[in-house]
Amino acid sequence: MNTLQQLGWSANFDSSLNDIDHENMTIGRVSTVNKSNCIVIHESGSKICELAGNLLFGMEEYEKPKTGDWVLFLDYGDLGIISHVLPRQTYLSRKKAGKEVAEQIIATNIDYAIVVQCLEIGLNLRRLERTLVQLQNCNIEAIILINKIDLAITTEQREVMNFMENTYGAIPVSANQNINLKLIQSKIHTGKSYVFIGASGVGKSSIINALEGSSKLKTGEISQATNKGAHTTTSRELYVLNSGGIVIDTPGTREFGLTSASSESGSSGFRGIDELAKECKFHNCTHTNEKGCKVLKAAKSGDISEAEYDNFMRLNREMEHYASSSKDRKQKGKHLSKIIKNMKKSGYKNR
Ligand SMILES: Nc1nc2c(ncn2[C@@H]2O[C@H](COP(=O)(O)OP(=O)(O)O)[C@@H](O)[C@H]2O)c(=O)[nH]1
Ligand SMILES: [Mg+2]
Ligand SMILES: [Zn+2]
Repeated sequence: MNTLQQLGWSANFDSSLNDIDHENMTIGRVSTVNKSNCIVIHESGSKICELAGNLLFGMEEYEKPKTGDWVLFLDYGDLGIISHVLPRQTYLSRKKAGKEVAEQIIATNIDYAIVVQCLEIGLNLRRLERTLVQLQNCNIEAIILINKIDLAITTEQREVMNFMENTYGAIPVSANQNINLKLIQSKIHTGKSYVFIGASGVGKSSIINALEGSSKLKTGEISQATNKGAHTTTSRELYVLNSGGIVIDTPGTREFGLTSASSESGSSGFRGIDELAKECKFHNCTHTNEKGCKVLKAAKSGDISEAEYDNFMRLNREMEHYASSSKDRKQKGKHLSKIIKNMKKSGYKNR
């Protein structure tokens, strides 16, 4: 049994209850979303819940309950009926694959994303940067793990690993050999929510099992136990660790299609470039052809690699494109074409 605080409730959510007559309702947090129902965890256990008809037919897809959402439900014993989804503090999303300009929500009310790559499948700096940019867009902090360091490593991989450690604070770990698990544990706090992301097979579930300190806690068994035979269409699942902290396991999330930059902090997710950009002459520098641009200067001198600069520009273009497609295509299009024009002028290949 968990208190609401242990499930991640914070004072921020209190105010969202003010306008709702919730006397006879139970507060819970969505663990798994199935085709026709959700598994909701609450203070005295878990419950299969269905959506009230007005929500089912009156809500947009993105408004419907997602893993991590706080909901209010009426308890009918075997079944609960969800009447409200409380406003989200944060949510992790990505642009849906393909040409469609639509956002897919992966999990909600998240404090940290634990981004996992591994030696076996191969480290990929570009993919990491892409993920960090999207996390920045979503205002979610990142903890980066490099798993399976018990395996042999090539010189090239070691270089990438060092870069990830030095620039992004990546932590080398091994779920199998119990390397640095204590360090991960020390970053996971009671009442905070952590979503695990990374390609299928990198060891997300193994790390969660290892953190739980129990190999019998296979994720498959948990989902069978809580689903009680319900048909699972997604394996995203929220658990409360014995040691405190809420984790969300996800199936493989390989690439993050970027949505619009919402970040007002002026940071992009590229830590090296962000530091340089603070020193640019113009505060709205596009880092393409401006005089006094420290980013361009570093790219030209080799202080940042051409690959990193190219990736930074490519991801910016992608976000511009998303913004222009989803909002005001005409207005934003001008800005985008200006950036592209400037890039061409400055001699950078438009890849
Ligand atoms: N050598 C090694 N293998 C691991 C490690 N962690 C996980 N694995 C293996 O990698 C495979 C995929 O792990 P899994 O946790 O299912 O990955 P997920 O898809 O990200 O959840 C399994 O066969 C694990 O036994 C590790 O630290 N070292
Ligand atoms: Mg898994
Ligand atoms: Zn600049």
